Amino acid sequence: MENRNTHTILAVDDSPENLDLIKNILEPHYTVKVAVHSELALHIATSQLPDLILLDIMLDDMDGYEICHQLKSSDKTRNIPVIFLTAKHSEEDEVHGFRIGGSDYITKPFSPSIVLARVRTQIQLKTKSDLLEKLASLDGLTEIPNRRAFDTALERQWNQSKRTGMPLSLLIVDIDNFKQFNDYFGHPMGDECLKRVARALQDITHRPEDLVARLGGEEFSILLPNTDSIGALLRAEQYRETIENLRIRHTQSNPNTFVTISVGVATLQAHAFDNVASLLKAADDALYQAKHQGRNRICA
Ligand code: GH3
Ligand code: MG
Ligand code: MG
Ligand code: MG
Repeated sequence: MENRNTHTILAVDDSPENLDLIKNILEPHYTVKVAVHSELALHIATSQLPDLILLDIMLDDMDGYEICHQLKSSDKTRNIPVIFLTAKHSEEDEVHGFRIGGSDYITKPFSPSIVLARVRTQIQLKTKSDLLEKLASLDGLTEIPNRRAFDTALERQWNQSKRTGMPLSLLIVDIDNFKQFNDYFGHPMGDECLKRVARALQDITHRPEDLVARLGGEEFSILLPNTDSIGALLRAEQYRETIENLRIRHTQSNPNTFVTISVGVATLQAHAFDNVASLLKAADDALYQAKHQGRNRICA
């Protein structure tokens, strides 16, 4: 069961009377925002990301289908369910509503209890799919984004970088001699070490567009959009220092050796690499160099 007012619903209708009616039905259960025209509707949808949109079709400016189409075309708003609430009765109208991504279709005049019931169903489905989406993109051990989330973000940032000509940097981070760590301290302590390293990498990553992910094993990647090769080297050095400064003991015998990382750095300068795989390979090759040169260092 959803808690009172924890979900936000955006109602869009060109009639203020209709909006009042909808508000009366939903406000005891949800936070309700309203918009009387399409521009405001799109603004609220993209800036506040409501959990559900109740959408009239016949509006003064843009029609509801077009609003729905725009919402479904953007990554940000694609997952917000849309329920059409409209006087358009025909079969074709309803089929069209579903075809462009609507989740439900209610015709006017409507029954308040049916609107509420159908809203509740969509909110429950949205809550479940949000949770699934989150779980599918997080690494189970460290609870940071996983390989799947990284691949998706890399593809998106790659395309954006190609379009804008802005540099995109990629760091691959690998814990040094981690097999030995496991051998000395055991696998459960190894897991704890992975969690601490993951958290530390994430804690010093402040820009919202940057992404730290666990690629697998003791390997992490850090995606730095709009960052050139000099910026990326500086960031890589920060990560390296931060992990060394955690002073996680690496061997049982020597209290002065600590867990360290090696970092491979690659930067996409407009059109220098022809595909995503070549950028990954460049970072991987650089990591190999860092290992080869003695570990606890950065190579580009
Ligand atoms: P290098 O400095 O060359 O990277 O050496 P390394 O020992 O870190 O690299 P290697 O690839 O030989 O070993 C990686 C180790 O990471 C072996 C594996 O048991 C351990 N490992 C991978 N995933 C996990 C995990 O989820 N938990 C724990 N505890 N250990 C893991
Ligand atoms: Mg209307
Ligand atoms: Mg390693
Ligand atoms: Mg490795």
